[in-house]
Amino acid sequence: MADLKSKFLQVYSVLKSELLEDPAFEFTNDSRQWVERMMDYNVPGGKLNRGLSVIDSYQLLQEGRELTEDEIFLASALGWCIEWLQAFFLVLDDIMDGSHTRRGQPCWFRLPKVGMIAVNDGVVLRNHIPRILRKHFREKPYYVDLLDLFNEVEFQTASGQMIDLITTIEGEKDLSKYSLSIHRRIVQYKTAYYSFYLSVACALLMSGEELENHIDVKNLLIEMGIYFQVQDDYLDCYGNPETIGKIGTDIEDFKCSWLVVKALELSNEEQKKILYENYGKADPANVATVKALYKELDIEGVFADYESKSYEKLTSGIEGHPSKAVQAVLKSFLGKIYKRQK
Ligand code: DMA
Ligand code: MG
Ligand code: MG
Ligand code: MG
Repeated sequence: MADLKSKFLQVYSVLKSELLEDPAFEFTNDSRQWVERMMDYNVPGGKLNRGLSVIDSYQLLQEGRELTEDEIFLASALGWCIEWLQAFFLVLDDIMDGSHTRRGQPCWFRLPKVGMIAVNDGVVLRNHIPRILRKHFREKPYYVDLLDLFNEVEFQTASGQMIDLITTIEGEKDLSKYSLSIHRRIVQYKTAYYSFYLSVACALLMSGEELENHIDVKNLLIEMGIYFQVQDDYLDCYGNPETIGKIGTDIEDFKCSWLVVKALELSNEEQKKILYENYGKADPANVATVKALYKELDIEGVFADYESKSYEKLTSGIEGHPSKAVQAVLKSFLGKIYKRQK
């Protein structure tokens, strides 16, 4: 595994060099340095789970056959395309959410020399993806499907981000509008497709499969993605910033987080009033009051219960799948995220 990760990281260097020598743009030293620094700052610093999962999944789909160097390179390149997509979304997400840190360092837009240049940097990162795909996959029979897949998933994610943001405006007017069904819709679109479905879909395409034949796998991965974002909402409040590499802003930002939805469900009239008066305010005193109410309602316990129930449900769903190879792919995913602390 350590070996695979170091191979994966080597592929990053290859892709980066290719992008920095892109003949479609006459780089000056300054512009080349900017792009290099911007990529290094935003692309490779995460857990790399999404990217590594493409190699993992592809390997499992080959049922034990050893992969060639070429296959490892291609699966890695697709994995990096997902990491690039994630970098693009996170650079912009941090601006929109007013976040301060990401992956244990200041958000890119917080750097004094960067600021709103980060908006265009996000667009540049997004544009790197089709360039990587063209360079390495143009001759593959599944090239069109790959482009189509990335386009679809990007659209779904951007739409999820949109409903995340516009729901917040509605919540500011009337917090009682937040519900589990609205939350589910937001997280399915903003997180599940790109974080879970995309890796496996890339591995399936590389294996010569048609995605239409794997709707059941897609549905299971989306359920897993929803569970993953509930964990993200939980960690926003209860995670250790040192471990998760970011400081939560959901309470201050009035987000339709799983935690506030559950709190609304469990509150009596008096407790609801406390939420209405304190949720969505930047003042640490208001945030502390919200957290105290979560404690009173034992939201942590409610989450622990949700977590174990989700695990059971997902596991039995996976075990119902006819293919052992697919089961192995899905179980490997679930094992990586169950009870995660970061
Ligand atoms: C982010 O949701 C979703 C995408 C597509 C980046 P979020 O704002 O809860 O993410 P984070 O907690 O990492 O800022
Ligand atoms: Mg955010
Ligand atoms: Mg966000
Ligand atoms: Mg979050």
